Amino acid sequence: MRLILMGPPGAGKGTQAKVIAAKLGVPAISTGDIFRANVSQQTPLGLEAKGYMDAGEYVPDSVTNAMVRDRINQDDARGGFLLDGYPRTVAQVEELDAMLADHKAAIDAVVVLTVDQDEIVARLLRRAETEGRTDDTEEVIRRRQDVYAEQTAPLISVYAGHGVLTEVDGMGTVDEVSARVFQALGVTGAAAS
Ligand code: B4P
Repeated sequence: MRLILMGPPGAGKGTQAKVIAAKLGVPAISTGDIFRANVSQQTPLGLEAKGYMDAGEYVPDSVTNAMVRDRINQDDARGGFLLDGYPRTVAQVEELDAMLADHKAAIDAVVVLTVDQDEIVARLLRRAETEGRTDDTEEVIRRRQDVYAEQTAPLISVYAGHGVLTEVDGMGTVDEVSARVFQALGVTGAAAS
């Protein structure tokens, strides 16, 4: 199965991606996690991405697209994958379509997690205390929400037009949200692919 997980910053994408990918037996590919790993290892990619991330801006499409192309060409992604936080712009949607065409593949479902604005801010401020991420300050959180609304929210109607979109209520406990996602995907029992 090839899935995309969307939602505003703090909606629970990274949290749910791990649970869903484990259940489906596919790799969870998080662009945010890959960028953060590069930042902590101080690679050239990390040095380029850090400034954008710390400001709450998106890393340029050219950089992000090349990184995802490389990742989904790896062997473990051949049978399917879950994309967490990609695509985030119209240009990334177009590039992903081209990557999928190369593999003669298609996206099976796009899951959008919906969460109240107040809950999002509360979650990210909680994470700021526990993880100390440099992009979880109140000012940067606000900028990330704006960037999401401007550049990523419009993708919801794009994928709705493709007939693959499913919106899932992201409020409640992690387990409650996971159960709703599995129900929306029609997934039951153990690992499937
Ligand atoms: P991401 O890493 O994707 O960060 P995010 O949008 O904040 O989502 P994340 O997955 O971390 O948070 P989650 O909602 O799971 O991106 C970071 C940056 O990388 C971007 O701003 C951008 O600069 C760059 N980037 C990434 N992808 C890019 C792309 N495609 N193009 C360009 N740039 C890109 O969780 C938030 C918190 O809520 C966590 O602490 C979690 O524990 C908690 N939580 C989750 N579910 C909960 C629940 N049900 N109840 C209570 N708390 C919950």
